[in-house]
Amino acid sequence: MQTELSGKVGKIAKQNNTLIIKADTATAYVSVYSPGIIRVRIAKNKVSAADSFAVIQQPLAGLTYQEHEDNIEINTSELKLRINTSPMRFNFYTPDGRLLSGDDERFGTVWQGENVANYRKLFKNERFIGLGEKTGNLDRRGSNYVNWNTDAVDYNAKSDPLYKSFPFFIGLHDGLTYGLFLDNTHRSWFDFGSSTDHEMYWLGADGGDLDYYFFGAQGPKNTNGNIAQIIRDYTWLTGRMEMPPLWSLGYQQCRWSYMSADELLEIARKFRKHNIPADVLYCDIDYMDGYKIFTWDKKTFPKPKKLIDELTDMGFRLVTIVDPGIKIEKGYRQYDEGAAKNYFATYPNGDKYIGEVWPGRCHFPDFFNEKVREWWGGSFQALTQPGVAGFWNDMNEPAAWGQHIPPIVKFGNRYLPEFRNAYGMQMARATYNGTKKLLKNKRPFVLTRAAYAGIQRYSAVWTGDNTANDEHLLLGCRLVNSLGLSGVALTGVDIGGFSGNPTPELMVRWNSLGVFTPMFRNHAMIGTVKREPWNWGKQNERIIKKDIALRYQLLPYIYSAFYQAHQTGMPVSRTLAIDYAFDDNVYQHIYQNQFLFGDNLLIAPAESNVTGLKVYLPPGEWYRFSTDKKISGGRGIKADAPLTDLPVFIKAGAIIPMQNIVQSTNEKSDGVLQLHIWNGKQASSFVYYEDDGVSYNYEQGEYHKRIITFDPRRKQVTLSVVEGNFVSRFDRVKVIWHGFGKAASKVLSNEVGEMVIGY
Ligand code: MIG
Repeated sequence: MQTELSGKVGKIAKQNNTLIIKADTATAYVSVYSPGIIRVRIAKNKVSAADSFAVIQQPLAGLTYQEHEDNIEINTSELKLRINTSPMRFNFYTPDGRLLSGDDERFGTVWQGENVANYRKLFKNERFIGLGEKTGNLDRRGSNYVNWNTDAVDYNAKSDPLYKSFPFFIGLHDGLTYGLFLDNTHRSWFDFGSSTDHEMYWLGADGGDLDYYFFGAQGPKNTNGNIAQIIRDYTWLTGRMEMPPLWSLGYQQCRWSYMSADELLEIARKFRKHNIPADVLYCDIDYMDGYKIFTWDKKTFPKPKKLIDELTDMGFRLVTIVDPGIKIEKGYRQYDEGAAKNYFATYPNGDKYIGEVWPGRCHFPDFFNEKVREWWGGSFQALTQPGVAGFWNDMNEPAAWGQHIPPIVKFGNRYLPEFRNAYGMQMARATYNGTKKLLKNKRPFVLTRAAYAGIQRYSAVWTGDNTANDEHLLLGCRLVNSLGLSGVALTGVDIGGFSGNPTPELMVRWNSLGVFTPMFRNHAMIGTVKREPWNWGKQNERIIKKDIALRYQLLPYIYSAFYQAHQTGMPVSRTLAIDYAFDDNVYQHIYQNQFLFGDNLLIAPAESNVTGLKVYLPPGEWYRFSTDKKISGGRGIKADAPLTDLPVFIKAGAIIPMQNIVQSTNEKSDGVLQLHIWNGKQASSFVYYEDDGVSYNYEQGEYHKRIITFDPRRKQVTLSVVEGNFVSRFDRVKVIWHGFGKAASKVLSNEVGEMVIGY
């Protein structure tokens, strides 16, 4: 096999907003997307005009560069890119000349056949975080990964790849942070120095170009690195989530499967009877007629509309599953239409590809084709008409029994290996666009298993088929936190574990962690023991119920956290590496699962069989949530962790808006917004956000937003003038003081103007 290094720079030219650099065996295309984001695309062949699935921005106009004797420079207010010309090597610096990251001087970008790899300089103290849904440690130094969306049945804490591909990571060294997104949907690989001593790290793909976006803005001074800035820039480039339906943030009860309308109704009634708050129930595959997508089983789900009306009366939303595989069966509408219009994947000779999945022999829609996406999207009428509110996209890696769809399978004129990693995302996109249209002004909820960078624009994700054990409970935290680093905020794991049966202790513990998981969904595999809260004995039910109730009390805080994700890309579950990037403790294996949930809550996941554990509290002061006991941070502490009390800590100065317990997001609260404040030495603030939770009216100014500030010097809490025209659900405000001695709580009427509350 011939190995080609990209060689020396020859001719350079500027075309539109791109600098084109011809080297011996490759051409580089360089463009600036924002002062902190530079794209480098190195191609051996003619570059294809195919749009990126991930990127939604265009390069800036007015590119300038300087040619020097042995290099070319591009300077922005945030970055300096120096391209050495002999040989061609790319190095990124801060404007004041500190090296952020660059090519390995010897190898740079290399082709071996169609494979392309980029060998990069590795700093002695460099760490790596990110890559989305990946197992292993928070710090990925010394590990290697492959992106190849896979139905990862029975995965464990080391398995790779899983279901999704986010070829985006963040590097940290010497107080500097940068991000790199390889926008390539072929099989790709990342090796963070796992077998190259401390010399270099490398990344690449089986085909396509070395097409990457470099993020280098360090953000405001005096911050601890700037991972928040990188996430902000990455989600600007690839898009941010819309406001999720409020109901999707409530408790979700799923199972493979609730087998009939009657069973679903019974489950719904039981939640209400037991006074356990819940918002969402699911239909897994068995609601369909012979697993045919967009159909209902006539015997077990004879009147879907009646079922959903009754669920609605009880305050529930229904989510149903869809798989991509369309059963080959004459007379089945989706088969007939898809076959007639050539909407399915084929072999090179035009024969339709056949794979077996739940319905038997199936064809697979070409979600890369806009017409197919529209057709697919329109088919959801069969579900939206009776009132389904959410759409669960499964098996979209795509999965067929045997897991080996041949590489000669084509979608349009491109072959699967080119963009397998984006298939699931395109299905989610079709689902989202179609259901958004059908639901008129209502927000659809889409949940997908397979995904690629940018998925947050269309869908929530969950981490597939985990297992009912403690290792998975901890792994789930890292997966969710890492997905957050990739711009995906609305994520969750199957609470309780999909396969196997949790012990009652594990179920209780995992549920308590679910309260602090962005999407709180209990789900289990067919044949496992029943998982609903009342199946674990009276005492455990009480704990589960109390924890789910806490989730509902926290919803004003959680919804505001999602507003932050919507505005800035900041995830809701945040590895401590975001705020404490250069604190070594954060990466220690005993602490690496910890995370902040929103701005102010620190969660220390505890396994089911421990009664206490070591917790790292970053510098500053903290309070235990359950007791208000003050604890100084900057050290590891021993925390009690009985099943009734997951170790959760509050940052001093925290402002946490809460509400009374409601049974679902449809139920009116008592009208009192509880503002919990924990005393601290420093001033702090919180952006409070509310809207109707279901429609897009917030895009037209129908929201209610105010900045709440706590000022210990003036001894007061201030609520700024309300922005937006939505009338808050809360007509009263009550400040609840923690750690203030005897400060009294008063209920005030919730004014639209500024409110100042002293203590
Ligand atoms: O072949 O629809 O990950 O959540 O319950 C298994 C049945 C198909 C896999 C999903 C799981 C779901 C199950 N599905």
